[in-house]
Amino acid sequence: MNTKAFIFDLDGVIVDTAKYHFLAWEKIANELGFEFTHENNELLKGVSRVRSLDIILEIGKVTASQEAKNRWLIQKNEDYLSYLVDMDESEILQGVMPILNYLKERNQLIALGSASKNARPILEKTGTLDFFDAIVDGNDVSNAKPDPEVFLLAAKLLNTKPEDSIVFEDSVAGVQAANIGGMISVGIGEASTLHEAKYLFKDFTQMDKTFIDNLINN
Ligand code: B16
Ligand code: MG
Repeated sequence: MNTKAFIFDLDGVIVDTAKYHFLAWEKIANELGFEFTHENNELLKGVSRVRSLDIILEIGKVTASQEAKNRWLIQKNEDYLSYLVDMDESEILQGVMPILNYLKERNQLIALGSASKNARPILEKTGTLDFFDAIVDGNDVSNAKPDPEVFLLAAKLLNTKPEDSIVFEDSVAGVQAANIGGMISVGIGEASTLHEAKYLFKDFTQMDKTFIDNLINN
């Protein structure tokens, strides 16, 4: 039997938390007196919280002390968490559950590879925690995507070689991380941003069982 490792990113792949990250960062930008657009938000996908703040401050041309930065990081996360309080399985993106169930049916290994330090509570709230044979998140790695550390560690925990690992990602940095790590990258989103992905789907509703079967058998 062929067993592969299927590694899922979290934000933008399993759940649409990008909208909550956006609201929390927008609030800080507005307090600092500049606008934060949805286009700006694209730059933060898959990027760590600390790096995200630096990018936002660059956008607003704001220089700040480490103390101020630490304060904003705490404020951002508290605000972000407040949006997650009522989160449940209704926030799982369309098409994800059938693919997770099919992978289980085919006895494949499943891991999470996320930059988020809030990954576990999100999996718990959405009732998806038990699908994962390994979880690697922002608490476990020191190098952010596009460094492949998060995915390499997930493959290692599953005892699977990088070339037998498939990564589902919605961010440019995440697709690059999968490619650099020697894994098969599957972009979830738009071709305009994710053209470096080996395969691309607008969302999981466009992915059929034959695609998964081919990945398992090749
Ligand atoms: P947190 P992913 C990433 O998660 C998000 O895409 C990114 O926007 C966020 O800044 C990062 O997690 C850190 O999240 O503040 O919760 O630790 O897409 O890698 O699952
Ligand atoms: Mg993501």
